Amino acid sequence: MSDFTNSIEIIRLEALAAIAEAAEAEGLEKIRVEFLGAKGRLTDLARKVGSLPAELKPSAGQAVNQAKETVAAAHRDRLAAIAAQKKRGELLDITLPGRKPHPGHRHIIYRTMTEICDVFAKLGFSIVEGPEVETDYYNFEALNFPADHPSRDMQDTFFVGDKLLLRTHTSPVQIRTMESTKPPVWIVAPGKTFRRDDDISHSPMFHQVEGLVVDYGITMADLKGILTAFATSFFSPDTKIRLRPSFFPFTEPSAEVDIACVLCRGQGCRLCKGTGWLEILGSGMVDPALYQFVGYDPGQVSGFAFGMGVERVAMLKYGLSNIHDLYDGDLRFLGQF
Ligand code: 2U9
Repeated sequence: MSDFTNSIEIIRLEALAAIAEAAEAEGLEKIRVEFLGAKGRLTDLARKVGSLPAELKPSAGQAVNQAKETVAAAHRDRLAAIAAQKKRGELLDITLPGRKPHPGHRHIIYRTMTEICDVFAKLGFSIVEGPEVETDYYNFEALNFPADHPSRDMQDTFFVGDKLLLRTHTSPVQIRTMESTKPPVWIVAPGKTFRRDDDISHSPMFHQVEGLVVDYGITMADLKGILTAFATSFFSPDTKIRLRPSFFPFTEPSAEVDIACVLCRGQGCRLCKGTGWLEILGSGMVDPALYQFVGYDPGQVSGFAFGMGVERVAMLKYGLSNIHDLYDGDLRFLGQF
C-alpha cells in the first residue's frame, strides 16, 4: 500500500469513528464538513490524485472515491438514526405530572374483623377458624337448638345437602374446639356466615366474631369485665356498656350488650332512636346442656360466650347506613377507609 492510500485509509477510519460517536445533528454536520466539505480532508486527498505519478492515479482515485462514499453513507445513516431517536423522545413529555399509583388495601370488613380479634388476642384469647359448610349437628344440634327452631327452616338457612348447610354462625368452631381440647378454653372465632336475609342492614353473607371462655370458676362478672374491656378498647376508653336480658338456645342466662351511643354519647339521637344506647353484641353464660355434647363436666367448669356481627360494628364505627355499600365494590366508597 502506498503512503497515499495509507492516508486515505487512516482518514476514512477517523471519519467513521467520529460519525459513530456523534450524538446530535449539529456535531454530525461539523464532521461532514471536516471530511467531505469543499475543503474537507477526503476532498483534499481527491484533489491531490491529479498530481500523483500516472501509474498510481487509477487505484488512488478509486480508493478516495470509495472512502468518500463509505463516509457519506455512514453520515446519512447516523443522521437518520439521530432524527428517529429525537422523534421517539418527543413522544415522551417529561414535563407532564406522573401518574398516581393506586395501591389496594384490605377491605374495611376484613380490617374491622382483624381489629376485633386483636383486642381479644391482647386479653389472652386464641383465634380459631373452621369450615363454612357445616353439618346440622355442629351448627344446630350440639348448640341446643330444638328440632322445630325457626332457623332450622329452609326459609332461614342455606342448605347444600342432606343435613349439610352454610353455617349460620361461627359457633360450630367453638363446639369443634371444645371437642378436641380440654378446658381452659379462651377463643375467638372470626369468619363468614350465611343467612337467608337481605335488606338495608342484612346481607345473605356476613361476618361474625364469636368468643367462648370455658374455665374453672367463670361467672357473669368475667363476661361483663371482658366485654367492657373490649368496648373501651375498640370504641373509645370512656365507652359505657349495659347488659339487657335476652334469650339464645345456647346460653342461659343470656344478655344483649349495648354501648352508649357513639354519636350522642347517651343523650338520645336519630342513630340510637332516642334511647341513648346501641346494641353491639349478644352474650350469655354457656348453657350447661352444651357440655354433654363435648364431654366437659358441668360440675367442674363454667363459661361465657358472645357473638357480634362485624358489618354491624363497622357500620356503627364508621357511620354507615346501608350494608350493601360494603359489598358493591365501588372503589370511591371503599377508598375512604
Ligand atoms: C358455643 C356456646 C355459645 C355465641 C353467642 C350470641 C350470643 C349472639 C349474634 C350477634 C349478632 C349473632 O351476628 S349476629 O346476628 N350472636 O347474640 N352469640 S352468645 O354463643 C355460643 C357460641 C358457641 C359453644
